[in-house]
Formats: sequence, C-alpha cells, structure tokens
Amino acid sequence: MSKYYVLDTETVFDYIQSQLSYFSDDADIECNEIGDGNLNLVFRVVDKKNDKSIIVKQSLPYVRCVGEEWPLNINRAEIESRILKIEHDLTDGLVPRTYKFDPIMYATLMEDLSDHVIMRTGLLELNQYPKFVEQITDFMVKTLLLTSDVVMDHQEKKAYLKDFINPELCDITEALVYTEPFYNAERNNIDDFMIEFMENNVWNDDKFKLEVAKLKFEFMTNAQALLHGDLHTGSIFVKEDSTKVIDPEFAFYGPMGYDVGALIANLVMNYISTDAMVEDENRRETHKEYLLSSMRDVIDIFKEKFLSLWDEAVTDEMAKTPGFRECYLESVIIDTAGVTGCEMIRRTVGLAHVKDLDGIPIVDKKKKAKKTNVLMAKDFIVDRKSMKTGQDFVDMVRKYYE
Ligand code: SR1
Ligand code: MG
Repeated sequence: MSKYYVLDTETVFDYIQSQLSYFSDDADIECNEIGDGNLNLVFRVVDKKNDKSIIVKQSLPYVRCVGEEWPLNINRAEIESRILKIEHDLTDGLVPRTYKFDPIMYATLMEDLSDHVIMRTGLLELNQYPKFVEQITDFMVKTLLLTSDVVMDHQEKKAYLKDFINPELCDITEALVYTEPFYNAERNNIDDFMIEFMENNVWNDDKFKLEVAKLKFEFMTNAQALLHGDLHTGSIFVKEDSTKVIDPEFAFYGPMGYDVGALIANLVMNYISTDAMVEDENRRETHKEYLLSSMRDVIDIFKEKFLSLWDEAVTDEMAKTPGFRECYLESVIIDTAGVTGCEMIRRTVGLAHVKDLDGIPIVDKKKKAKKTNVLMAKDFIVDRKSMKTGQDFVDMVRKYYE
C-alpha cells in the first residue's frame, strides 16, 4: 500500500496521473506551488498545449506558516473535501468542483479557478465586484440556514455535527481569535508600537474582556450551523461576474455569525487600509464608498434572504411560531458584530495578520490604522446588541472617519 509523502513540483504531475489520468500524453506541463495560506500546499498544474489545468491541495502534518514544531492533524483535508461537496450542492456551485479526495496523501484534486483572483488582492487593487454581494449572501444564507436545526431533520443534523467535529482547527480559532490577542501572548505577532496601546485599551480592560469571553463561549458551544469557519477575503475567489468560496477546512457546527462577521471584518479592514494607503482622493473615496455599500448590502440582503428562505424551508414546528425567525436572526446579527470585532483585533496583534494592514507603507499611517482598527473593533464588540441593520455597521465605521 502506498504511503503519504509531501508533494512537490517535481512529483505532482505523476501523482495526478496516478489518481485521475487527467492529462493527455502530448501535454506540455507547467507546475507551480501557489499556496499562500497558513496551512497547506497548493499546486496548480497546467497543460499549456491543451489549455487544461487542475489544482491539488495537500495537507501538511504541521502548520505551514509556523513549521514542524506546531503539528496539525492532516485529516483536516478530508473534512475540507467533504464540506466542499456539501457546499457545492447547497449553493449551486459557489465553491470549486472537487474531482477526487485521496485519503492516503490527504490531497484533494479540484477545479482550477485561475481566471479568478483572491478577493483580498482584488480589493487592494481597488477593484469592484458587482455580483459579489448577491452571490456571497446566497452562499451564507444557504450553507448556514439549510444545515441548521430549523431546516434539517434533527437526527441528520446531529450526524453531520458528529462528522464535522474538528477539534484541532477549532482549537486554533479559540486560541488565535478569542484568547491570545487579549493578553500579551508569546505567539502574538505584535508591532512594538502596539504594546502599550494594547495594555491601555484591551489587556487591562476586564469589562471589555468579559464581552470577548462571552463571544468565545458562544463560538465553542452554539452548534447552530455548519460553518465555513474562516470566511475572510483570502478565502474568496472573485471575478467580475463570479464568486467562489474556497478553503473551508475550519468547518464545524458553530454560530452563524462567525462566518458573516469574518467577512464584514475583512471588508472593514480593507476600508481602513484604503484610507491609509490610497493617495488619489477620488480613487480612495470611491473605493471606501464601495466598501461601505458592500457591507451595508451584505447585512441587509443576508437578512432579507434569510427570512425568505426560512419561510420556504423551515421544518421544525416550534420554529414556525410567529416572531421566532426575527428573534433568531436578531441574535445572528448580534454575533456577527461581535465576531467582526474579534476578527479585527486578532488580525492586528494576533499570530495571523492581513496584508491590508501590514502592507501600509508609511509607518505613521500604519500606526494610526492599526490603532483605529482596534478601537473600532472594541465598539463592534461592546455595542453589538444595538447592531441591527447594514446601516448600523456602516455608521460604526463612519464614526471613525468623520
Ligand atoms: C495557524 S493558522 C492561522 C490562521 O490561518 C487560517 O487561515 C485561519 O484564519 C487561522 O486562524
Ligand atoms: Mg485558509
């Protein structure tokens, strides 16, 4: 029986052929390792002659961005390939098509989306994506509501819940999003200029940390829906008329607001970054307005679609009680605001940062952007119970830029 080995650009072509006989004999092959995430290897293999390509994503038995000293269960690849299929079916193709999962090499062979760009990169180039809000709200409403107890048979939902227990990846989120950024943890990646600021504004503020503790235990105990689990703009591929969500390896049953909040936070951080980086006033203000209207629409259209899909798909008798769907949705939006704040703080001082903030070239502007990011994040968390509409999210951002 064959054994797991780490693929490289020399071996990946033969590996693909052994799994799928994907390329023809006359293929003119080019292989590149294109993974820029924190965990895995990603190969793009192209047959230039016949215009055919494929992606191979392989789990490493450790955290790639840290090294072998942080081992990680490679079985996450299997969770990812299973959830990609589920999400593909639920959303009519808003994720890449998978061709095969190999349980020996912990590798998934899947559709190449190289005509798309990573959304974070596209936003940093000030591009706009006219179909994005419509498609991402479809993705979120369908994957979240249709995997919840509101819709699913409760025993089938529990079977899913069991299949998608993902302790090691949840542990990463519990540590990196909900714990370490809130004290001076060894693994934090923190600029010197942020240390005193964090002491004064976050680490010594027990009243604030109490709110974060509530959100942490909400994340750990509210098995509401099958989440993507890492829905930032680096996990979304876009082009003019298409959105494809990738990288669902953090999937597990958790609170719906975790996915919506991760997305909103990353739009907010792009706003803060645009304000700090773009010198041309017209381009800067146009992009900022685009981001605000995207945030507003993500929240409002998510809510609208959520209520309408609820009416179509609800099966639980008690969930049909008048008023319950509004109550349920209200708490999802409150969680969304809380998660928005936590994601913003962890991307500023925690282990894993974002290019939007770290890439600000002028140091004084970077300092200001990161501090604004943390203060706004605190407000999102503390005021989360008053956040109800897209406009509330927009107002929160605008408050810092008047
Ligand atoms: C050690 S993994 C760090 C981060 O990368 C992933 O994309 C997740 O966001 C995780 O928190
Ligand atoms: Mg990822």
